[in-house]
Amino acid sequence: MQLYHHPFSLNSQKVRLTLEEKGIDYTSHHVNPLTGKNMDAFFFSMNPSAKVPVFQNGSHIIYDTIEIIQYIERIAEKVSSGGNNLNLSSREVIGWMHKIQEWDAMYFSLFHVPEKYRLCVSKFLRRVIIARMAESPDLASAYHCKLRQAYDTDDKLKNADVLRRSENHLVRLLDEVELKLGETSYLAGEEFSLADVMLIPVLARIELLNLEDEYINSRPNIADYWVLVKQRPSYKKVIGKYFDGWRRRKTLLKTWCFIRVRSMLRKY
Ligand SMILES: N[C@@H](CCC(=O)N[C@@H](CS)C(=O)NCC(=O)O)C(=O)O
Repeated sequence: MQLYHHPFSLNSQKVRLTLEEKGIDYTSHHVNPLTGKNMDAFFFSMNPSAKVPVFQNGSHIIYDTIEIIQYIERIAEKVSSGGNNLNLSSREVIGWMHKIQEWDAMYFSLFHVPEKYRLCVSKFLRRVIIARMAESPDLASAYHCKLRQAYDTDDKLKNADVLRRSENHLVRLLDEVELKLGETSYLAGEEFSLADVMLIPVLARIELLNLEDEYINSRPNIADYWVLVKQRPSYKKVIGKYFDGWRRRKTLLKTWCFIRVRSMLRKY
């Protein structure tokens, strides 16, 4: 089993947390969307949306985060039960998974990145797309589509309504989570579940953007829960290793330097 993913990608974090929690072995391929590695022809021809994560098991390829997670869950259950009585997620867990996945972190994240960095990265990525398009003319129309999407995203970031809608959506979601965590220790009951796997990267993104006072610490149940789930080995391996404390600067600086140097050398 192969996973194409990156530590920066919220959806990749959800899948990797699932793999760690379920103890499933896989081959990991890092595809950094901020440095345009997702535009490389080998990955782009398999997945013209260029989005991560992508999960591959033999000839079976899955592009949708929730489908990947449910596939991993079925594999883990088959292994542990010998193929009998699969103990899959309850309707409540699946309901939370979809509810959390409906919130798209992209605009929210981009709005909170300082403009200087955002503009530099978006210009770099457009150049990368154009360079890859020149190398693989057979994929030109898919690359064109990606380029249009990049311009469209830049346009949307000029519209304050887009941020407001995303913030309101997040506030509604967190308010509902806060209520639920007042009744149970974890999101879908007293046991850690895939609903929690979906929520942890959202809280980690809020913390990465230095917005925890506004969105986490102002909600006491979520604040306590956040301390609790950060103790899990899966969190430490998938998120903490890259973003806790001083590691955050190192992780971000590495990607930033790559983009600056490549931009200066015009090496896309
Ligand atoms: N269809 C995917 C979307 C995944 C997605 O949005 N991935 C983001 C990172 S979290 C990405 O790869 N963005 C890079 C791009 O759009 O070029 C899903 O729902 O699982």
